[in-house]
Amino acid sequence: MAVTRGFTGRGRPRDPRLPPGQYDAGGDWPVLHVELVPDLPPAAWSFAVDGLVASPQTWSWDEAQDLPRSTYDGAIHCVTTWSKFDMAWVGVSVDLLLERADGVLPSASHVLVHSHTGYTTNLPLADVTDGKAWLAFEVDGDALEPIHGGPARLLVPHLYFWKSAKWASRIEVLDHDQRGYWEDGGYHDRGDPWLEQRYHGD
Ligand SMILES: Nc1nc2c(c(=O)[nH]1)N[C@H]1C(S)=C(S)[C@@H](COP(=O)(O)O)O[C@H]1N2
Ligand SMILES: [Mo]
Repeated sequence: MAVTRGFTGRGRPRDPRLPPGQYDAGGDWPVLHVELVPDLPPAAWSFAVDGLVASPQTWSWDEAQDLPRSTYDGAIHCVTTWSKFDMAWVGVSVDLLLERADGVLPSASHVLVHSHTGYTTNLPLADVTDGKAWLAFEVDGDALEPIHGGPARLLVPHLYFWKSAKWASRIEVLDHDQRGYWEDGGYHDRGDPWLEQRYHGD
């Protein structure tokens, strides 16, 4: 049977915002994590930027709430093949966090993002700078729920969603790529959904 590019087999137009191999989860927002949802009251929460930055910084909850915020309106894409469109996220851009740490050192090339639970994920520095990543606090008008990584998670929407560490605690800036939890288990070091970078070697 002939397949017309851009259309599903049922004759419905395929949403051009859907990367290859993904489907639209619609109103559903699946919950996925490997650990128990941590109890993170404001007093127990902090966020650090350290490693290869000029001035390592740690923010308390109140300090982080005073940082200037910016928004991301758009989609997220999970490697388990669901995508979700038209989300409205609010957070602090990673650019701003790095700027408050007086910038990265010349040798900086990658980051390892840590969670309060011990989860980690690695990314090229270029994928968290220039307006591409946030420490997110709110989505669709509400504070981020604990099951979705609240009170704060990383948001790197142009890469598969496992890079968006829930309950984020720290961005460690490195001069080499150091694999995180899923990457150690075979998932891609970068994870671009448009290139279907699901596993090592893709
Ligand atoms: N701390 C932590 N963050 C995590 C994960 C995890 O297991 N632990 N899973 C990742 C994966 S695989 C996905 S798809 C998204 C799921 O986020 P959601 O539950 O808000 O949809 O979180 C990512 N961040
Ligand atoms: Mo995922």
